[in-house]
Amino acid sequence: MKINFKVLALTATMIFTPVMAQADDKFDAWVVDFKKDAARKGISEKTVNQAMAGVRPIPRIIELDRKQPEGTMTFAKYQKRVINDARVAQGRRLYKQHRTLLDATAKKYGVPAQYIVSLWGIETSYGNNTGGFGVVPALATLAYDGRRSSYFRKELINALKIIDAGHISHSKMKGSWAGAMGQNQFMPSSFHAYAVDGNNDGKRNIWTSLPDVFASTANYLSKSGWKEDQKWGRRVRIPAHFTKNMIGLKVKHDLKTWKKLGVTLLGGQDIPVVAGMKASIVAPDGVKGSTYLVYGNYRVIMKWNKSTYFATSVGLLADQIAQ
Ligand SMILES: [Ca+2]
Repeated sequence: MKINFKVLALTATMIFTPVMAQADDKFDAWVVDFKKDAARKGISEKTVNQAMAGVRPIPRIIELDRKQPEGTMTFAKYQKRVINDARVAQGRRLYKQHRTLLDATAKKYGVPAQYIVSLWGIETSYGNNTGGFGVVPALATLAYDGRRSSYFRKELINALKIIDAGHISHSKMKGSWAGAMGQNQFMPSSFHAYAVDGNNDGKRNIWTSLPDVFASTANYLSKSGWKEDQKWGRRVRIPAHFTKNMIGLKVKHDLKTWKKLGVTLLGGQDIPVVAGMKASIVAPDGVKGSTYLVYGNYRVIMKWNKSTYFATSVGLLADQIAQ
């Protein structure tokens, strides 16, 4: 059957135009109200007008927001995807290449360099995949959309404050569809709380300045309670009799107790015991999967991203980069 596309297109236009026009009016009204709010919060008229000019809701972002990608994948599969050989090799190479800067940053903030590199690798493949969305239109889309409006509206205000302060222009402020920005994927609120001007040029540039990216990551971990002399945790073997209620971040014991309970290194050797240090057992794929003894720094990584898959991978990749 031959379909007359012209007629179809015309019919579609006739059906959808009034609805779209209505949606446009509604969005325009939202922008007017938002601009007033932004002005009340001290953002200059020039910044607001320039950044919001031509901004329209992006349907693709709503589509992505409705999808829930996590939850079905096992940790074993996630780990293979996130920590592949290429990523480890590149992490080691970049650590060597930026050694002076990374070591100086590590020393200043008390966060070993391999964790800075690991987060960089996992968040954006070392700056190669920072997300191609304009942060302002992305956040405006999500702030206008009903699902988490108030959160994203605040983030949009925070994003405009960053532009207003001159750290980046609105056209260069790129990020993920959800507004996570630059090489370490800070949300605008995290930028205000943790971003640092590592190269002292007066700008906190987490998009293209590595001194700023590294310092900002290290500062985030440091301010979140990182303990320089401790690892994140380690892979361990748990006895077969361990039940579900001995596992998870809510169950904390000191290392001596875990040792007594039969937790060992993978080869069966004793776990190192440091007096007063508390730890939990994490089993992302259940007791039959790989199990990890995790310390306070693991909880710090979870402040960055509240996912055991994420935190365990950051720790494991950091270990491999440091090897
Ligand atoms: Ca800077």
